[in-house]
Amino acid sequence: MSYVHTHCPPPNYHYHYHHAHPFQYQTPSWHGNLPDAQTGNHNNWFHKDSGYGVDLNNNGRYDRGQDGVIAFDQNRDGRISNQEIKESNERLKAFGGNYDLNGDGHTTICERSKGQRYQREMQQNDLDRDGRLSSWELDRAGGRVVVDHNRNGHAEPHETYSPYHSPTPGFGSGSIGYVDPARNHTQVNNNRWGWAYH
Ligand SMILES: [Ca+2]
Ligand SMILES: [Ca+2]
Ligand SMILES: [Ca+2]
Ligand SMILES: [Ca+2]
Repeated sequence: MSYVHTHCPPPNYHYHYHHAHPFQYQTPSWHGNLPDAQTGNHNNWFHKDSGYGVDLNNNGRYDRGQDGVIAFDQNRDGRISNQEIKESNERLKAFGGNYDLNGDGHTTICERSKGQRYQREMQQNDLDRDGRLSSWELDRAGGRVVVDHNRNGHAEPHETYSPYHSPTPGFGSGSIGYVDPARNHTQVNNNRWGWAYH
């Protein structure tokens, strides 16, 4: 029995085989914020389940299962409740100077006073005082990224991510660069794979 070469390896085959290795790098992308996104199932005059969305798929509206929601685990029980999603929406809006907490287009005296309190509290989470919450500032404040994969209007534990390891547009993963409520956008760092030859 004889062995016959049917394919010739390219001239640099061994060179690549021994010296190529994959490496990961990050590319940034920017996404509009979607305050008052209808993240939950209640949406009437008396009760609104609104969250602070991030338009990961960049189509201008909140899409369950595709876009993210920024929320703080206020009571630090490891879960994000709908109440925490709602309050985080109010807090992030107030941090950016918007005191219309229920999003009805009017700011009452009561909303202004509560909004100013929220704003002061959120400014304490902005440790480098640049007006944005970066991944490390979000993480220290109990901030999480929720993607409602099963689209049921609730944030289950497997749908709740650290700002350091969160879903990115499509099927990728990455981290939150920063959330900027005043300028109404979020930067996401997307993990990419490349090949290095040397
Ligand atoms: Ca969207
Ligand atoms: Ca909680
Ligand atoms: Ca900051
Ligand atoms: Ca869900």
